[in-house]
Amino acid sequence: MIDFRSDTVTKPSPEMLEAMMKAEVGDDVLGEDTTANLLQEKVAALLEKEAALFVPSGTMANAVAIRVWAEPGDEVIIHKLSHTYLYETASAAALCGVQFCLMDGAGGILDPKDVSDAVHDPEKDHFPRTRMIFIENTHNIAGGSVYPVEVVKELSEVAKEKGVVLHMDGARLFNACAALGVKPREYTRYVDSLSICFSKGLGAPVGSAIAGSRDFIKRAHRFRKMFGGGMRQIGYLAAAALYALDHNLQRLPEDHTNARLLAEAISELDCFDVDLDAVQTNMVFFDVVADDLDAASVIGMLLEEGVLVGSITRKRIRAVTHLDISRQDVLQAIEVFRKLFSKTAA
Ligand code: TLP
Repeated sequence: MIDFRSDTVTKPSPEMLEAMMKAEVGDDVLGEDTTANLLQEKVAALLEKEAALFVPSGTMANAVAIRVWAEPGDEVIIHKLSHTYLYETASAAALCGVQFCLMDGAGGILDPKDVSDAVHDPEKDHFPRTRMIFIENTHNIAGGSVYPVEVVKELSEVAKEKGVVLHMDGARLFNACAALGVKPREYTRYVDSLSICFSKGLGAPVGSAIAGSRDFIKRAHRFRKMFGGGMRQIGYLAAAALYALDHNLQRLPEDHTNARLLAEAISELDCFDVDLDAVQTNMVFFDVVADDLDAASVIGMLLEEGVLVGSITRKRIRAVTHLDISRQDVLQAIEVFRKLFSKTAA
């Protein structure tokens, strides 16, 4: 099977497993897991933030960050296609009690002017208090699009001027950095807090981290416990994340080249439409334009030939490249696409 459903499907390599087996561990709720502590220091240094905290998932990272910054009844400005809005089981509402102010923006990118206009006047009691601007980089449902650094800078200026904070869901921040050829600092200097994921492009089996000021992390620590994310001998997981940072960061551009190769091949088939400009990192979104096909039928046909992709809507499909997909796999998948679809009428 060539599995393009997500970059979350990777399995730990024998070398990663060996690093996990050798990890020194302790009770992390007591702060005694030396490997987790090392990971947190390393992440803080890499992101050039004061402190970082390991959390079990990207979903928890986002919920904890929102809960730290906002109180029930507050408002969070967010893109209407963000992962946190669409796919996190309304944790912001259920666990944090906040309301989202949903905004548009081409490519998943918020417009700083629109955001500025959307921040409520805190003196007016009819309105919720706006506490947070929440961005996602890369933007998943917009196609893995890269946030322009300049826009993040402008959003940070809006945040400062209005007295709110800027948070980045950086589940795929390193893909954005690889695409632009910049260090994380180019982004992180503008945000008050952020998350990263080890279990996506980096290929670790579990885990995310949030980062920010020492005070932010101290407060996050409390909410991580409240949300059930205080774990014990997590050094085994932290060791996988450390291994991923040391070995799998540098190779992300390979995934981007593979995604482009796949996107270009799919774009040549009449029954699909691909916005090649939107293919900026490791994701390929394509629309089924043939009347006699839809996402489900295409997925079924590909599956029969050993190629797995995921549906986004009735007519939209996503394919994601990652560590466990080689150039050879992509070439093989392209052959399958051509065999199945090159003769289908558009
Ligand atoms: N994304 C997953 C699915 O949930 C859709 C995927 O396959 O892409 N932020 C972003 C931008 C994400 O894409 C995801 C996961 C998360 C947060 C949540 O991470 P986890 O799954 O660790 O809770």
